[in-house]
Amino acid sequence: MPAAATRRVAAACDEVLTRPVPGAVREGVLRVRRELERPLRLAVVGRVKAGKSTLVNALLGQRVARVDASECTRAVTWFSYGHQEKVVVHARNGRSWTRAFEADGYLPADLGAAPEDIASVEVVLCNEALAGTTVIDTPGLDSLTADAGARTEELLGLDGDSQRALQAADAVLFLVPQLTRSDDQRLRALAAAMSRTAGASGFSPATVLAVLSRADTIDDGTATATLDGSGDTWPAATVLAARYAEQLQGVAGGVVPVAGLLAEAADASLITDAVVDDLRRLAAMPEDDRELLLLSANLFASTPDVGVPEANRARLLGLLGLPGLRLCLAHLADGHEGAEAVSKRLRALSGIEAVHDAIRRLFTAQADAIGAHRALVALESLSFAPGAPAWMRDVVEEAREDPALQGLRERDVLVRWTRGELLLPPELAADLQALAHGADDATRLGGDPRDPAADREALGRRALAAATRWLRFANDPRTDLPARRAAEVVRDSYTAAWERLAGPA
Ligand SMILES: Nc1nc2c(ncn2[C@@H]2O[C@H](COP(=O)(O)OP(=O)(O)OP(=O)(O)O)[C@@H](O)[C@H]2O)c(=O)[nH]1
Ligand SMILES: [Mg+2]
Repeated sequence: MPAAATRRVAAACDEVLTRPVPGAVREGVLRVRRELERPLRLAVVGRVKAGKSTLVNALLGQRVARVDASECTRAVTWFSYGHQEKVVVHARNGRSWTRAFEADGYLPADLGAAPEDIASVEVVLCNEALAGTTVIDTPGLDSLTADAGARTEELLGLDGDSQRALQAADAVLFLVPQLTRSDDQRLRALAAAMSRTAGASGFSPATVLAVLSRADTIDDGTATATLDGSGDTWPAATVLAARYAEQLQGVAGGVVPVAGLLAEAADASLITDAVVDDLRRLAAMPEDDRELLLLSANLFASTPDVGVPEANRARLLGLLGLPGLRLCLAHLADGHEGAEAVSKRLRALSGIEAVHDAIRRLFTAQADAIGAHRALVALESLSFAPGAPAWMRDVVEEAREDPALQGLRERDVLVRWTRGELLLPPELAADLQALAHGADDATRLGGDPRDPAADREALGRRALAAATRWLRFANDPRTDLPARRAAEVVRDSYTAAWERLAGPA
């Protein structure tokens, strides 16, 4: 399925471009055509200090986005892939200029203009994590009023620039506030606000992932985390994430808790041998003294006569935070492993792999469908622009019906099911999710990709069985019309898979 949908929409654009259309429409189509070639854009949004920039660094495996109070954190920042690394500041008045990275790799603290005059910052990095995805870090709004009922949108904490960045993105990580003790009413308000904001920018549950950031500050992970990183590191965060998932159904494709700070430390190679030495020295302290030290950030930073100098302790605190330190001292500093092994375990504890997984499953593996959908919607709206010829709408319609766009139709069914607009029996709901999220036949047909028994023949049988299930559902008199239409789309997918698998290899 690679890029088949994108190619089909590109062909539709090309067809329009070979015929006479008004200049403005032509320019629009050229823009849509160009946009088909660009990488997926993933925006990271959320309230001020939600941990957005830290998570961006963790995702990039590189400490580059600033987390301090410098003006840089007030600007929408685009991270994209390129061989010539650079920072370009774009001012609101149309001017732009380059700035150098800081010696430690961070973005410059001084961007050369007042924050309110800066429209965006463009950062090009030679970083494989950006190869197919452009990441957009956004500033958060800090006026979270106590009376959130008055303006529920404030719960999300997006300012005007961030809203505009959302409009330009294809997929979004919503860092949701920790409404730990809150009532369901507030959570529902959050879900409603997210739904409105995401909907206004053209997102569907298939392009939204909610992230419960700073999971280490919900519970400190010391109670149940296991040394090998298996088990649940953040049980309270997991319980909270499940509650969020319930409320955000139909708004987000999932809710993942993560301790971005720990992931950043692990993945941006910040755990050096010196850091591990310091951790070990702290771990070797008498337990009572150590617990006292870990009571507060102040105590940790300034208690006299501790075997680790104050400057090193300040560094540890910045690197891992107090909960992270507790976790490390409880679990990581007791062995004899070097920095690399400790990083690996810290990474497993952070929960970042679940974020990567969800991004891959929901967004990167679906980049073809996401890009084609975006382009088709834009092309369709151009076909209704003043002066656009009627045949243009036929070109769009033909593309929409093309088998190459079957993936888009599947996603549409999935979105309608997630929104509660379609009622499906559990078995069919599971079929649909596997089908729409799977990247190859084995996963699309609900099998385990590592299962050796899943040969062509077995997969073909699965496809046929599923096609039959959906046919039966479509023909059931209790199935209403929208569900029947949806069932036909899904049945077509299974039939096509069966024909392909039953045919010559
Ligand atoms: N304990 C803990 N602290 C975190 C975590 N992620 C971020 N922080 C801290 O929270 C503060 C804010 O983090 P940022 O990454 O700058 O948050 P942001 O959302 O980018 O903030 P703004 O851009 O200013 O809106 C920093 O002091 C981080 O060190 C986390 O997972 N755990
Ligand atoms: Mg930030």
